[in-house]
Order: sequence, then structure tokens, then C-alpha cells
Amino acid sequence: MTYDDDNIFARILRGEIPNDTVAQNDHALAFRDIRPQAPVHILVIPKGRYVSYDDFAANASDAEILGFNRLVAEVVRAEGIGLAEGGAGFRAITNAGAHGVQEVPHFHLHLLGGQPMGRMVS
Ligand code: IU
Repeated sequence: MTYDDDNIFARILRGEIPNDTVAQNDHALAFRDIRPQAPVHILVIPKGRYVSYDDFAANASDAEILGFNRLVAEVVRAEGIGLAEGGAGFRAITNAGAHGVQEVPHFHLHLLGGQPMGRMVS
């Protein structure tokens, strides 16, 4: 699994392309998806070079994994969609590779909410 340093999210992380940042910490960045599929559609990405969720899960440090997950929690809370704060909930998904129909080869978690998201399987 080779990481492409020219992928669009790598360029966003280097500040070469603007983004609608929601929050960030030392290890992760959260920004609004440019083609939102729901009233809340935020992408959370690690600042490290990880192609996919399995790459991140296998190879990121404990600090990176904790930082990423804490940013997810912060964003969910700030958007008012988290169950812990009485929100109505959300969907978190990540696409990996060809069968996952992953467009950008830098691991990202989609956070979708603000409306009922529908069943994923019937
Ligand atoms: P995917 O999981 O790789 O299929 O999704 C990539 C997402 O990145 C998709 O929802 C795009 O709308 C989004 N995106 C973006 O927010 N900014 C960009 O410059 C590009 C894609 I290219």
C-alpha cells in the first residue's frame, strides 16, 4: 500500500488547498465535505500518511489513534449530533479501496447527520 503524497487531502494538510475546517488537534483535522450528502457531513482525517482505515488501524501510533478519536468526539459534540449530549445521532463510515469505492486515498471518516440517514441494508 503506497501513499500518494499528491492526493487532495495531503495537499489540504499542507495548506496548498483551502478547506472548511471544523476542528483540529495535533493528530487529526476535521473539515466539511465539499459535496455534502446530509446537513452535517464532515470528514475527519489523520495528519499522518495513511491510505485507508486498515492502514491507519494497523500502523498509527496510540497517540495518533487517540487523537483521531478524540477529534471525532469533539466534532460530534460540537455539531449537536452525539447521543451523549442528547443529539439524534449520526452515521460514521469509511470507504476503502476499489470495493469500498474510495475516491481519495488518504484515510477519512465520514460523519453524516442532521437528518435520518436511512437503512444501509434492507
Ligand atoms: P470517498 O470516501 O473517498 O469516496 O469520499 C471522498 C469525499 O471527499 C467525498 O465525499 C468528496 O465530496 C470529498 N471531497 C472533499 O471534501 N474535498 C475535495 O477536494 C475532494 C473530495 I476531490
